[in-house]
Amino acid sequence: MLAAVPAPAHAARPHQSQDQGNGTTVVVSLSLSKYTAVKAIDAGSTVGVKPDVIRVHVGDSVVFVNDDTDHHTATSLLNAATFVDDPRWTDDALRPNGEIGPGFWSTGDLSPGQRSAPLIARKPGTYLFGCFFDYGAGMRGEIVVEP
Ligand SMILES: [Cu+2]
Repeated sequence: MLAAVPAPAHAARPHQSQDQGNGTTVVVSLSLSKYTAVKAIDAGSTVGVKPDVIRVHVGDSVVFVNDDTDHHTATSLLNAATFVDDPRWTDDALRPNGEIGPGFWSTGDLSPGQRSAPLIARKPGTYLFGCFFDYGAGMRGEIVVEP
């Protein structure tokens, strides 16, 4: 995509808040009952996330949709280049948090059928995530943010 040209700070943008991204939205489906094949990606093995490797650009948004009958989250793994055994999450994972980047982010607890708020990709990098409830079962994925 073309590089975004920032609007002047004083420009009125009545239908778009400052916090919204200006790129495309990528939808990721979460379902352990639909996506049962365990796959190997760079960071380790994954199941229940489609696509399991998400490629976006800075300014794009990612929306996670729970297409399952159980609760799920997509929650960032801090400072991890591979899927660590214990992501050391707290209950912060159960609340919508942050933006896609090196800091902590999470969709929060998504009920069956629920869509997350758009999570905006703010900084280039590779960011791993997993489900708070099903991390041990391998529900994990990777987001690659390009400039
Ligand atoms: Cu899950």
